[in-house]
Amino acid sequence: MPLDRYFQYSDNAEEERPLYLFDAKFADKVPEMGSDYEVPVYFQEDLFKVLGEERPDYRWVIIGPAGSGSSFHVDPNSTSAWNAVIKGAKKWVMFPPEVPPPGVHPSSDGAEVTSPVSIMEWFMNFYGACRTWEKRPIECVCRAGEIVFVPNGWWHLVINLEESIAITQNYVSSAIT
Ligand SMILES: O=C(O)CCC(=O)C(=O)O
Repeated sequence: MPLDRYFQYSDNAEEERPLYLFDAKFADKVPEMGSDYEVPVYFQEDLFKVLGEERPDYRWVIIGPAGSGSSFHVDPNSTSAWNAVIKGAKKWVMFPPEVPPPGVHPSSDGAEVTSPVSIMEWFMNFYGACRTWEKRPIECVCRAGEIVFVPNGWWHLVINLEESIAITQNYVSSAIT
């Protein structure tokens, strides 16, 4: 789908789970986009670089209308991540590794996650309960020019409060094991 067609769609998207665009090849397709930003100083150590061409996808441009987002998950391969908003606003909810979010049921090996059908349903049915927990989630709204750090192993959910564009990059650091 060409980008202008996607924006025609997303400008009018009203469904509960709008199509959310993740492009891992943005820097191959448009090299200027890949060289147009620098990895923030805090995130520059990246042990995954030893894999060279063999490293799994690690950076994405993410675009979606208000209401789109990512349901609860933990990033794979022991990676941490940073997520920089270029346009829009993203609400984040995060739980530490030892606190699976309410309503989210990881399999014993962690490979599969069963969760409510939509992000909206999670907010309606589970969000209220965990706000009074002793280990309540960390929450924030990240706006254009701001960056969120997602530590290795942390559960995270994102909902776009406005049409949003972000760059995210996953990396492996010796700082968190
Ligand atoms: O929707 C987002 O911006 C968050 C993306 C995310 O959590 C991820 O790439 O692991």
